[in-house]
Amino acid sequence: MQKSTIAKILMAVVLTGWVLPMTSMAEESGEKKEHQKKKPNKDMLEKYDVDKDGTISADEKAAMKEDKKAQKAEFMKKYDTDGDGKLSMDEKAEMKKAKMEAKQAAKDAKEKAKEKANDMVEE
Ligand SMILES: [Ca+2]
Repeated sequence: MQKSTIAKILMAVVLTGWVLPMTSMAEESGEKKEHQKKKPNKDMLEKYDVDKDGTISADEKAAMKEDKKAQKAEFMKKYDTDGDGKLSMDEKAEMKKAKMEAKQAAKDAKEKAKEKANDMVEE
């Protein structure tokens, strides 16, 4: 009698152990899909969702476009050194160099953060 009770408990543990992660996984992926479909990017919302209703309205979208334009202007100001409104080969090369340097700097920062995290784990 006792053996069968233990067996039943074991069965229950195994079953719930299997079922629970599966259902929670299904819920999570469903949520994620819903999230991606409906809601714009979190950073975008933080920046452009002025009335904080969780969506980017037409007005907010227009502001976003203006911002992108300003960013492009800033970009041209930075790299269009002769001011002709186009990027020459030299200017493009400069841009590439700057981008690569920025990428490398970001990579270095990431590596450093990783090392720091590893150090903390070892301690
Ligand atoms: Ca130029």
